[in-house]
Amino acid sequence: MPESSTQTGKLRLVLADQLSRPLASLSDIDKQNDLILMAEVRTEASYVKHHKKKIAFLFSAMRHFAKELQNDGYRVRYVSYDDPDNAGSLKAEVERAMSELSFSHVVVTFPGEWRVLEDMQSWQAAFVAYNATVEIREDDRFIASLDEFRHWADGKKQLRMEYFYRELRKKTSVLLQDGEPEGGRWNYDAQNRKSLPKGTKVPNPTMFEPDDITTQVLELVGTEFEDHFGELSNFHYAVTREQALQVLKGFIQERLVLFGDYQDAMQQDEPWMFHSHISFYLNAGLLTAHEVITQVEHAYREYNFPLNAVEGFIRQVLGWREYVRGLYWHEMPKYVDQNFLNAQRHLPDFFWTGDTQMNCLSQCINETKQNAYAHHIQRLMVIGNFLLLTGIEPKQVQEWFLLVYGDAYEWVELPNVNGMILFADGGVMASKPYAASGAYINKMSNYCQSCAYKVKDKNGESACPFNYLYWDFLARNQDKLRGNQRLSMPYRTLEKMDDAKRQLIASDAESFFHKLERNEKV
Ligand code: FAD
Ligand code: DLZ
Ligand code: SF4
Repeated sequence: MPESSTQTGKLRLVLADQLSRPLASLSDIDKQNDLILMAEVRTEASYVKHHKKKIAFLFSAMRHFAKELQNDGYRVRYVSYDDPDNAGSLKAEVERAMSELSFSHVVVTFPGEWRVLEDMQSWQAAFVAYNATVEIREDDRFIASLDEFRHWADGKKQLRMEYFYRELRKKTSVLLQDGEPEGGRWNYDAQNRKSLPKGTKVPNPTMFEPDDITTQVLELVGTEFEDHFGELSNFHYAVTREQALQVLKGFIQERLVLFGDYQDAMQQDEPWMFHSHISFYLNAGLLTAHEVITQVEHAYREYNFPLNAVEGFIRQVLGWREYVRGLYWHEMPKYVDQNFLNAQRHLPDFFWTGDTQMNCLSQCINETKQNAYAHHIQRLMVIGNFLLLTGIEPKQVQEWFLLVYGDAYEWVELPNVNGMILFADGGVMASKPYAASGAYINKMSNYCQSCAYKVKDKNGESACPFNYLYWDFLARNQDKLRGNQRLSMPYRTLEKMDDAKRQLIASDAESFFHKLERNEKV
């Protein structure tokens, strides 16, 4: 993709997750003199071994975005991964453009990871030879600014999503009626916990055939990232804004109506359920949170969609998504090192292969390998629950979640891992650990029907490991968790157990951990 040189304009760097036309760093662009720089670089593509489909999605979406900009008359310097002159990192590519084309003013939008921000903040000093100005602009694609979150959070001991969400409902007037929450309640979560009735037909997700650009990218990823996690076959994701809008439309037309009812449900061989599948596109910038919320609220007002579905969905985007982003920047950099429960165990190998007899985990991990996607309850209550109960070291869990999902960037992955699943932040985010026995998974899915273990058995070889691991987790961590009001019921139950029962739990858990350590199949 050619470009012509300039001495006067600004160099505007656009990252892989900044594929939005209304982007702060593009807002005042001068078409004649400015140059947009986009680069597929080794450092970003391999600082963790991202899922092959995640890299393919991002590279293809970047190439399509660059092409659209060029078609609209913008000057774009696009550096492909296999360009022989590719300098290998964002910083080196910015420097190469400055040196080859004599730019001295670089404009970037605030990135989604602390690591990248720290790097960018060092550029101005590093580029002193070019008399450089590096301008880092706030990312205004979010509904809440980082200052708004800080203002809300400062002085609070616990930062609960629910209260931040209410603030944002008031700020945006979303689902409000005369200043009051639509239907009289802020939150309809209690209606969103149904399992899927037998025979319910789950619609196919919206899929796209790879075009020439995507096909080229798939070849490149297959060769260059062969040793990365995940399958590349059957790539069907949206790679342009237009396609992402079709995914959103498909969600509203075919899935939204049951999103609320089955939000927490899981089903054998049904990875997509009634979820929206828009996280790849929201996080990469192809869709904005604002337009997603507006369209879903419109469906409620114009077409009478059920309130539990609409509010449940809007809470994810306006509530959780905005909240975790605010929390990330508020708590970093200390957040990444937290390990409240002092979890030290090594991540089991089957997290890379999916090779386990525990059917729920096998399903969720294999679907993740195939799709770079798992829905929230799979991530939280199957995979996350297992990692919490077995005490896997947070850093290893963070790396896994950051690389296996196509929607993962540290701003959103880390609070979900350290705050939501591992309780590694000691309760900044969640009021109690999301720990559960096999009964929860059995209630919300049909996984247990095809499992080598028996969910009704509490102890012994055939017992569902979640059953004894749950009690062992509570017993192991009682110094830290016994005082938590929300855990007083299970702790009372644990205290009522006789010694023999406690012994059984401890010895079952111990032999399970031994198997994990010896890398035996569980
Ligand atoms: P839907 O269920 O249809 O929800 C709609 C949208 O709400 C999502 O697209 C997403 O943008 C937002 N949302 C929902 N829950 C959350 C949440 N907890 N945090 C932030 N946004 C949320 N989401 C990511 O986007 N990137 C991640 O790296 C990521 N890592 C996660 C790790 C763990 C351990 C857990 C428990 C959750 C994680 N999530 C992450 C949140 C959630 O699982 C995904 O956003 C969701 O599964 C994406 O699928 P969907 O678009 O079909 O979502
Ligand atoms: C995740 C990712 C990947 C795989 N590749 C690139 C890339 O080649 N170029 C780029 O600009 N960004 C990439 N990214 C995203 C970054 O690693 C980083 O997570 C975000 O840009 C932070 O905002
Ligand atoms: Fe998972 Fe236990 Fe059910 Fe097997 S029995 S699917 S391990 S919850």
